[in-house]
Formats: sequence, C-alpha cells, structure tokens
Amino acid sequence: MVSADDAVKFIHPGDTVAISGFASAGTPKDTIPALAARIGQVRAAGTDFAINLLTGASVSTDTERLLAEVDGIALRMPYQSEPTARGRINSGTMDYVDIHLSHVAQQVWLGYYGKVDIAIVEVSGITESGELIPSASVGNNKTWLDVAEKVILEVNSGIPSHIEGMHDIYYGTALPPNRKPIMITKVDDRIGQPTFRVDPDKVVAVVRTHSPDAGSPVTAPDAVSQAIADHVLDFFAHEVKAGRLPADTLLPLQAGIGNVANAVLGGLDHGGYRGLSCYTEVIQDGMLHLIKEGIVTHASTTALALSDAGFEDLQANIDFYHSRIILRPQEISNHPEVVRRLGLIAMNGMLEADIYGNVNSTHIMGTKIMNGIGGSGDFARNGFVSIFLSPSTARGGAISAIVPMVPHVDHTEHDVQVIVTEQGLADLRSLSPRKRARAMIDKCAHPDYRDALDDYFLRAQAATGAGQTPHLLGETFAFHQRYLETGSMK
Ligand code: 0RQ
Repeated sequence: MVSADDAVKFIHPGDTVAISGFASAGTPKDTIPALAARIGQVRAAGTDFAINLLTGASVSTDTERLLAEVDGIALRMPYQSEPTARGRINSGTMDYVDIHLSHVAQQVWLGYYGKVDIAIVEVSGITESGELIPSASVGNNKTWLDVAEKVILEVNSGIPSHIEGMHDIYYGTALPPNRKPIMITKVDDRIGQPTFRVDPDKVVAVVRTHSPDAGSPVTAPDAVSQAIADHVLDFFAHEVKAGRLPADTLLPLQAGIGNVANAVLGGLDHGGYRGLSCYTEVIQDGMLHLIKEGIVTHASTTALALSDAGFEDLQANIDFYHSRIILRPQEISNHPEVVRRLGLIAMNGMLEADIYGNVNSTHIMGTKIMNGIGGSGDFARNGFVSIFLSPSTARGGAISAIVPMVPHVDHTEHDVQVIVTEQGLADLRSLSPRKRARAMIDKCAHPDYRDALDDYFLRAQAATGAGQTPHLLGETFAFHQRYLETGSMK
C-alpha cells in the first residue's frame, strides 16, 4: 500500500494507461490527479510526458481536465465529454479515436492499441481470496485487469457500502472463432460473478482513498425537453395500440444521458406503466425514482451516474436496490447480440439530422468533436426501435437541427427509425427517402427553417429528376456554410 504520489511513479512517458470510470462514476479519485501533477512537474522540468489514455467512456470531468491541462494525453479512446480535452482534440494537440463502446474490449484484446502498460482501477474492496469488488461503474475494468502488464488498485471506502453483489462480471467472452452465445434473455439474468479477478503478481500498488463519486447534477426538464418527451410517450401509446409493444411493460428501455432522456423517463411516471425494465449504459436519478415506484422492476447498466442525493438514496435503500439493479461490463451492457435479442427501445440524443434521416451525434459543423458516438451506435443499429431526440434548433435559434445533409454521419438512414424534436415526431419506418424528407420537414423542423428546407428539397428533386435521395451537391452544406460565415443558418 502506497500513496497515490508513489503509485504513479510506475507510469512512464509514452505508456498506455487504461483507467476505470464511466460517465461520472468510478474514476480513480487520487491516482489520476497525482499522475496529472507528476506529468506537470516532469514537463515543467523540460521533459516530454504524455500517455495514451483508455477508459470506459467519459470519466469524471475534473479528472480528465487535470490531465488535459498539462497536455498529458497523447491519445484518447473511446469517448470524452470534457471541455479542455475537447479543446486539445479540436486544436490538433491530442489524438482521439471515437469508437462504439461495445467494441473497445475486443479491439484492445486484439492489440490495435499496442500493449496496455498499466491499469488503474477503482474498486470498493478486495475480498480475502484476492478478488476485487467493483465500484459504481464497471465499464472496461475487467478487460483492463486482464490485459494490463501492471495494475494499480485504488480502494475507495467512499463507495456506498453493500454495493458488493450488484455486479455481474461475465468471463465468457472470447475472440472468434471461439465465441459462444451470451445467455442473457431477460434484463435481470445474471451470467457472471460479482467480482473481478486479477493476477496478484501484476498489482504493483494499492492506494487507499475515501472519496465518494462527485454527483452528476440533475436539472428539471425545460419546456423543450418536456415537449420532446411528450411526443415519445405518445409514440409508445401508439405502438401499444398497434400491438407492437406490450401494453404494461413496453420493451426494455435504453436512454442516453441528459435533460431530454430524463424528461422521457420522468414522463413514464404518469403513463400508467408497471413492470418496465431498462437495459442501458448509464443510470441516473430518474431511474431510481421509477424503481422505487415499481414502474421499473429491473435495470441493467454499466454505470451509476447519480447526483449526490441519488447516491444518498442508493446508500439508504441499498437492500431494496440490490436485487433490482445490475452493473455489467460495457461489452455486455452494449452488446449488439443482447440488444437485438431483448428488443430495446433505443433513445439517444443527436446534434442534427438531415431530411433523409442520417444523424450526426458527434461533430459540430462536421469538423469539431463534441463528445463521441459512445453507445448510441450499439443501441441504435441493434435496437427494436431506434429513436433520436433533439431540440429543433441550437444556439438560440441560429442553428437548425434539421439540415439538407449532415456534414458528418454517425447513424445512417438505415439505422434511424424515429426522429423527435419539440415540434413533433417523424416516424420514418417504411418511408422511402423522398417521403422521409416530407415527414422530417413537416414534423421535426423548426418553422423558421421549414421554407428553406422545402425550397432545397423541391429544387433538388427538380434538378435530379427526383432521384432516390435528391441532393444539390453544390448546396448540400449551404446551411452550415452560412452559419460559419454569418453566425446563423437563416
Ligand atoms: O452546446 O453546451 O455549448 O451550449 O451541443 O446540446 O441540446 O444540450 O444536448 O446535452 O443532450 O447533447 C448529441 C451532444 C446532445 C449528446 C449530444 C450544442 C448545444 C450545446 C449540447 P453548449 P444539448 P445534449 C449514451 C449514448 C452522443 C453519445 C450518445 C451526445 C451542446 O447526446 O454526446 O448518444 N451523444 N451516447 O448548443 C452545433 C448543432 C447542435 C449544437 C446542439 N446541430 N450544431 N452545436 N449543439 N446541436 C451516453 C454515453 O454514451 C455515455
């Protein structure tokens, strides 16, 4: 057992460092700030020091900021959402590889990122037999512990006690041709064990800390988020009526994080639903409430991104939540096979969609990274129904979220079934591209942009003799160009 300052002496310039953490939960609390300080000192003394940083997804923003501020990250993978790191990426000083979260474990196993020199993993305890009790996120920790040459463990006594047993760590994944089916047929199926294994010979340092996860603040839904949520809830009712979704239980829900996702979950409170389930990658406070009310009976996730009040609730009612929440590795929480089998209702945010339903979730004006694709592609392509949500405008109305053509595509028209803005819901299922465009313009676009979109669509048809997906190639990005030149797409 050593101090964090001593533990980070095992990390060297150029190392590939894989750390725990997914959303705001489970980032090593002391070791990473100590690493940032060490990198800062070494750099100040004139020696280059940067690491390649592998994580579950975004990690605690305070932590990532410290590393980015000292230019300590040469390469980042697979997802970030921190402003300083984002700035470094967009100014070309940090490499960023943005991949589907379910693909990370396999790609690291296959050596795409070289060898993993060291893993730094937060755990909430170590059992007498040397197995590790996970903390509030699982992410890629199982993989990091398996592949890293050295391991630093950060044992955090600030994690809600009795969390032991809520995790389901599956050790059955393999590389082709040795893969077996992943036998999750219900959200609450357990197929693994509650702890991580680690080769004790690899553990070079154990750091003790008592630092609860910094809570993720939750804001009350604004009018726009509420309107989006109302359209989604109407859609559920419509699908129940059509016999495509079970009346009480729907199908397992996956929701991204943020205001809109929270508003949708909040709306389920009033829909008369009982016995819903959730198979997702992040659980926020709204989900705890639904579980408490019996509206949701089981939730599977890879991370608990709760507010301070949410963590207090979890701690106070841990016996109740224990059998109702399962934390899994992200290769399982996001696994295409399981997502398809369970038939998820996948709901994710987007930056913009084009009139044919291609979605950009990641690149501002097609060039600058916002966050990353995260799990949205895992869920959207494989879900039972894939829904993308966004306000119809951004930046005070200067940007339309519905554009002629997206300048970066994360989710193609083939993966996108329903688009929702506060203006309405475009059900794109069964529609050909030209009919999709009509639905997108009429239902989702903000009235300020409808005429311009209509004009583009009509001229594109006239110029191309209709075509399957009519475009004016010289004008496809005119909305974006106008914004860059004038500050508005109008
Ligand atoms: O900018 O923060 O500077 O004000 O983008 O926009 O409307 O607050 O939306 O917080 O729900 O994020 C797609 C980014 C939406 C998110 C995205 C600007 C806008 C604002 C945020 P400011 P909102 P949200 C589960 C699944 C990919 C990963 C994913 C995301 C900021 O949902 O990262 O789905 N998704 N993972 O002003 C330029 C546009 C814009 C725009 C919005 N068209 N052009 N800027 N903004 N639309 C989670 C995980 O994987 C962990």
